[in-house]
Amino acid sequence: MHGVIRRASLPNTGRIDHIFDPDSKQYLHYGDLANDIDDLLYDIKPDEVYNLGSMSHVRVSFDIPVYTADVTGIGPLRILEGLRKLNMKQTRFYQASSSEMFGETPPPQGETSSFKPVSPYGCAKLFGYHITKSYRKGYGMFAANGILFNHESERRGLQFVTRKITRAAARIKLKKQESLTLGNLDAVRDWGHSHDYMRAVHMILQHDKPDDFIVSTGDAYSVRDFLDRVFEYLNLDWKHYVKQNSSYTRPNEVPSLIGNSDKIREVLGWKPQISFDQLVKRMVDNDLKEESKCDI
Ligand code: G4F
Repeated sequence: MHGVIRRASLPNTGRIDHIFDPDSKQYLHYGDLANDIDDLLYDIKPDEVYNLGSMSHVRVSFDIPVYTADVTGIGPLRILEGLRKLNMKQTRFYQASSSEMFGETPPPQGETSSFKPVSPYGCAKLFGYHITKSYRKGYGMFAANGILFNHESERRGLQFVTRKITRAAARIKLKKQESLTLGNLDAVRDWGHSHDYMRAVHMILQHDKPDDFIVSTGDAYSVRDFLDRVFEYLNLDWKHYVKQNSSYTRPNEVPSLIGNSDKIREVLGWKPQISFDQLVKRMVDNDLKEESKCDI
């Protein structure tokens, strides 16, 4: 198994160190979707490529839209074009498409819903989605899209709202932090657990034909609901601690994302196994454990 990571001045493998074993044919290579990775494709000759790389923070995409378009939008094209030029059309390609592409389209959103992205990130992802379909149709490549709704876990980045909340709540419980500042609390998301969603991603590439699938739970909660569940679990009232600041709101907000994942359930037999309450509990328990280990 081969992975590609960006070179950074500080170590950036903390979230895979526990599974990475260089003695069991696992390899990490430096690369960047802002450039082509043809040499890596040529050397590795992979059976399957999973493109999970992107500038993935929606709020930040408004600050660096051109970079976002290059990495998140053109990045998948660089891989597809590399596979085509190297005549590796037998390699299966997975594109991590996003529910953010639906933007203003009202829920429930499914495979046949229209796309109305409102963020640079959503627009870039939509290019990646269509170029994947284009290479499938035009060159007969096994190129598939998973349109994943928000998926979270104990290893979620600290700037995304779920982890920002669970970490802050754990720190407030341990008296290491006094307040938490957020943006829009009314946004509704369909939050699932990454473990379930990565099972779906693998299933999509094992299917007998390349296709596009929505991956979602179908259950909807607002940011306010998420706060309720997290703080309730810790016997706290979030209203005593949470402040709001416009620096965390977006020029355009996506109000409500709720997926219809009937197709993947029927065609591939996938269904989520980790409930919203279990997701919240796992994230909070993990942050309590992590935050208990250090004083600051
Ligand atoms: O956690 P978020 O930043 O996730 P968002 O924007 O929905 O994007 C995530 O899901 C997409 C799938 O639809 C992925 F493609 C994407 O890469 C990413 O993983 O924000 C969720 C909601 C938003 O409506 C945001 O406005 O939470 C709201 N929010 C309120 N306060 C906040 C905050 N979001 C963040 N990040 N930080 C806040 O303080």
